[in-house]
Formats: sequence, C-alpha cells, structure tokens
Amino acid sequence: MSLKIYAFPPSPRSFKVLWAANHLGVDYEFRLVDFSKNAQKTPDFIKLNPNAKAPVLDDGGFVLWESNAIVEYLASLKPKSGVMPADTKAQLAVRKWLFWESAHWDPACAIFAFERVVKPLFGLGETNQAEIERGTQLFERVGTVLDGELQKHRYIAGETLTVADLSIGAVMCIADQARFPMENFRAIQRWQADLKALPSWTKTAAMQAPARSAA
Ligand SMILES: N[C@@H](CCC(=O)N[C@@H](CS)C(=O)NCC(=O)O)C(=O)O
Repeated sequence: MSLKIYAFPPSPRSFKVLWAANHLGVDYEFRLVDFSKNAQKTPDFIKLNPNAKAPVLDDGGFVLWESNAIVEYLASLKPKSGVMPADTKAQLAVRKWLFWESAHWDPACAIFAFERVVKPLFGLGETNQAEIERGTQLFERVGTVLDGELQKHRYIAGETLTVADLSIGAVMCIADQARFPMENFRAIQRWQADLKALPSWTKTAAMQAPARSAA
C-alpha cells in the first residue's frame, strides 16, 4: 500500500484526515506520530513536514501537509463520492468552508482543545480562565454562522455531506472533553449527532484510545 497517513489520532486535525480516508474508503497505511515522544520533531519527520506538525500524507512520494489540503486530495481519489462537486461554482461554495475552518473555526476551537484536552493529556498545568473567556467569545461568533447554515440544510453546504462537514465536523471528536459552548446552537448539536452516527466516525474514534493511553 503506497498511501501513508502520519497522524496522532487524538488530535482533531489528525482525526479529520483519518476520518476522511475512512469515510471515503481510501486504502492507507496508518503511521502513528507519537506526540508523547515528540515524534513530530524528529529530523525524519521534519523532512516530510517542515512545520513539525501532523497530519501528513505521503502517496508514493507525493507529500502533503495541511489537513484541509489532505482532505481535498483524498476526495479527489474518490470523485464519485460526491463530497466535492465537480462544477467550479459548486466546488467553491464548498471549498470556502475549508478556508473558513482554517481562518475562523479552528482558532476558536483550538483554545478549548489546548486548555481542556492538551493541557491535561500532557500535564501542562491548569486551565487558564481568561483563555476560556476569549475562546467563548470567538466560538459565539463562529458558532452563530455555522448554526445558521445548519438550520437551513442537513449538512453545511446542502443536503449531502461534503468535505466541509469532514473538515469542520472533525473537531467534535473532542467535544466531550473540550466542552465547546454550544448550548444555544441546537442545529450544531443535531449535525454533530448525525456525524457521530456514521460508521466512519466510529471506526476513526476507535483509533484514538490506544494513542491517548500511550501519551
Ligand atoms: N493547519 C495545520 C495544523 C496542524 C497542527 O497544528 N497540528 C498539531 C496537532 S492538532 C501538531 O502537530 N502539534 C504538534 C506540535 O506543534 O508540536 C493542519 O490543519 O494540518
């Protein structure tokens, strides 16, 4: 099998690409990047990704980093899946959400991820309440946008699941620990439950526990 995915499954950006590959039925070889051993900082890994971050894909020497780029690549391997439309305008209506995820959604969620998941996992100290308040303000703003879309249709870009859902929904893999402030976002809650009911979600979630307990 030539396609390899280097990832640390408990982390949402790694979960994203593993989930996308599992959902699309792409064959891949999983390579654990063990953050508890700083595997992302080794010279061999930095040759793959100079950012020293996971995830990374290597398809027979075609190396790609940035989780959203990887999800797009995986989608391109399964054009009939429908997760990425072929028409330019329809495609951009989906792709804009990947930019939005990187620019707005991920930074808001990352505050809760760091304070409530990463810190306890790696023993990095107490939760900083000022950071949680900053995260709450950011989440309120992006959550309002996402909830508004999800009130209009089942998935982010319409009635069918697309790469937008794979990208933005992946962070829900840590929702229980991160406790995102979603009490008022009923449509996000409904969508999250839909995503978590997918067999591909269950398969990917099962990859998290072994890496988490090793950390
Ligand atoms: N924008 C990047 C972010 C990648 C990233 O920040 N990965 C984190 C884990 S979620 C990482 O590798 N952290 C390890 C480190 O910084 O040492 C992506 O979406 O792939």
